[in-house]
Amino acid sequence: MISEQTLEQLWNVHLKKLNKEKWKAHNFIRNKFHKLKLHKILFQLFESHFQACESDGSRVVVEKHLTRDSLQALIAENKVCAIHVPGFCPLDVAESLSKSALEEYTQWKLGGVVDTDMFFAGGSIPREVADHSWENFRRYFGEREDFIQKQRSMSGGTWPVDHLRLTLDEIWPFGACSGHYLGQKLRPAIMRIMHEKIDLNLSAPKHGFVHTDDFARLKPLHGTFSANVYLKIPEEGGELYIWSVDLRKIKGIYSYLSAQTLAMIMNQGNYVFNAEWQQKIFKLLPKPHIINPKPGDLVILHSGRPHSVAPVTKGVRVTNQLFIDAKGNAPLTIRS
Ligand SMILES: O=C(O)CCC(=O)C(=O)O
Ligand SMILES: [Fe+2]
Repeated sequence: MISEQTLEQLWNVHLKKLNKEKWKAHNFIRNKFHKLKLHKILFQLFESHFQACESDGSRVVVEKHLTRDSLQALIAENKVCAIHVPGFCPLDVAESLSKSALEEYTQWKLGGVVDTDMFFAGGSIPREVADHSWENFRRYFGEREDFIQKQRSMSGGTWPVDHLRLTLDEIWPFGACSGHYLGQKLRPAIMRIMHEKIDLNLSAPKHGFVHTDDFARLKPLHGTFSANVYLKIPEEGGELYIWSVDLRKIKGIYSYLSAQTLAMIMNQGNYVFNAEWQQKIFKLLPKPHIINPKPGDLVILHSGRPHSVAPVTKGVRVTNQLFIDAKGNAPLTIRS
């Protein structure tokens, strides 16, 4: 247990760090972008230069167990865009975890700028939310252990997120461990819920919002990968789309700038979802891979590649989601 006093000290160091480091500048630029509608200007400026993005031929690998070869192809070679491991977690565990998640859920707003069609549940708090309010920061770190213990006990001892971390540690040559911040362990995963009854001011296209969670110009051995363990699958909707696109492959100055613009607009961190742009982006992309996960499946994808989740039109979708950061020969780190 972290004491209240330690949590307060951490929050103060965190605030100083945010102020001192890029946060102020980042927020300033982001606000200016929003006020001056610079995204719009950039989009219009480069729109005529946007090229149809060709597929780089990267595949979705389906395998019984996660292997070093597929991880190597995903992380180090960018030859694979996603790994799908059916039946990664037993069905009774998936059932019990999703049941407990559904007992409690709240919608979150990413950074307070846009609504999202995903909800957090079962006491999980996304890092982006914790970063901006003392109350959430305090819960993120202060209730981290309780959250993990609860997931473990709901899983009969083997939480799929622990299983994934250990598997990655065993098969990845440089190992894997939990991420940390200010000397504190980060939370390893969140519980996400999507359902039909959402009240968004944006209407999602039928394939969902195409986005990236990492820079779309890929770099072998570096990047952020998103892992999802599917606990409950809706009756309709919730398919995962991923595009074999690497914007780094686009050459030429205008093409480079338009690729940069596209990369920025698709990045979830910039909060500029726009239904009209989404249609235009969709038209530029090659044919997507569509993954229909079943309960208990694991999918790990390169989050710098465009991806989307089709809106849920009937039923509920519950997942355990986490990010895996790769930085060259350092161990993979897990965070949420
Ligand atoms: O829920 C999913 O299938 C993927 C969601 C997503 O966008 C991600 O994990 O980065
Ligand atoms: Fe994503």
